[in-house]
Amino acid sequence: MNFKVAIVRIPGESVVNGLSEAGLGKPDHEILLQQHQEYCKTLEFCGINLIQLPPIEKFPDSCFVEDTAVVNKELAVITRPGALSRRGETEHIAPIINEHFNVVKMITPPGYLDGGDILQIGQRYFVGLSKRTNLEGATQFKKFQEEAGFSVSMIALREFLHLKSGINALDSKTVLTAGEFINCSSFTDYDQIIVPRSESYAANCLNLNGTIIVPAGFPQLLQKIRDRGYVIKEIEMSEFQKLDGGLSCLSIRF
Ligand code: CIR
Repeated sequence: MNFKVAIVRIPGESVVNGLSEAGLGKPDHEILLQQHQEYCKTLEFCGINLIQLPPIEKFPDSCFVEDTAVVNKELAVITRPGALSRRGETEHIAPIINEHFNVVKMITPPGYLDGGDILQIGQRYFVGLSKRTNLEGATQFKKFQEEAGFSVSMIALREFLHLKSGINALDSKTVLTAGEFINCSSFTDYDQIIVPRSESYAANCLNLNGTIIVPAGFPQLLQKIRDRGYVIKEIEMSEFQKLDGGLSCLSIRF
């Protein structure tokens, strides 16, 4: 998990009308922008160079760039977001991805897939089948990655919006698991840190070049991660939580 570059997109004013199932009310635009700036500073603090893209008012959820492209050393995959209101976002990410990657594949109809449903741990990929990622999209993704030497497993979701809403890797051996992923048979190869039910939002942590970024306000999980000896940085994510957005979804890292 060594990243040199991250793509982020500044949220537009329309972000307050983004998709949401959280039931936590509308975000405050000013506070959300401050939180986004703090997120960007944290990436830089972790040694990552930022490519900051401008807001797109037409797409309220377009700051959640992770859903539009999945990248690794071998290739980039431009996705086809599952939510109709987000589908056009990929046209705006494709030129940037094409600039930075030699091999670029695309998810095509009738497939659809959100980057939030893709978890990479080393040479393995896990793909969530969700409201946002169908079997056809996942199968296209699997083929691209298997050709590039990765292994790919699919997992059907029952509860979470995205796979990474409930499971994330802290390193190549350790995962955070919440809700339906606690003791899930797909992840028995990993040491699991169980996220308390009341803190399940915080399952979406990020390892940025050795520092674990944790959303602020989840003390039990924070302590569990701290007890394992990880270097931690907490950042405020309250306004993104209102839009079901976690730490990983605000950037594409490579
Ligand atoms: C959506 O529902 O699409 C956005 N409001 C949140 C997307 C979060 N993306 C992610 O976790 N990868």
